[in-house]
Amino acid sequence: MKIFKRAGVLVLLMYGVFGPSICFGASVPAAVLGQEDIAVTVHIESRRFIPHVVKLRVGQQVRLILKNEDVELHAFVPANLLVRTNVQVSGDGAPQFGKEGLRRVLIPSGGQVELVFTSTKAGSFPFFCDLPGHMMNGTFVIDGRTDRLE
Ligand SMILES: [Cu+2]
Repeated sequence: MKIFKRAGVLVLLMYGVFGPSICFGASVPAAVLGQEDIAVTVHIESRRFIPHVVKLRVGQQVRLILKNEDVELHAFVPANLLVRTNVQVSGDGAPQFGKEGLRRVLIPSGGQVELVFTSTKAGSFPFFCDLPGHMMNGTFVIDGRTDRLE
């Protein structure tokens, strides 16, 4: 019993000293993170976005990595989340822009697209693939609270 208590205290001490850095390193590798607040990877597999719910915060700069692991071409259509929003696009997809900004990105089979942007609006915003023959969608949930941002 005493040993367990000591072990517990030790774990707590270690968490206090190393906890935040361990957690940070495990969830978002620094090499992937760059200057962004957060990096999120969405996989496309079997005609699905995984995860299909992407949670972000207002004012948080995100690097959204879209990986098409399917055998067919897919599109990422952000609906109205990125209207009149500055989006930096890289990777091997084909972005299409309209008057309102980024309209959609085509992502070839095995391809990867990276979008860097800062969400300025809170709420739920659907995203989907608009290619014919299947339904594929997801939702951005943007938290309006900025209190936990540094
Ligand atoms: Cu698709």
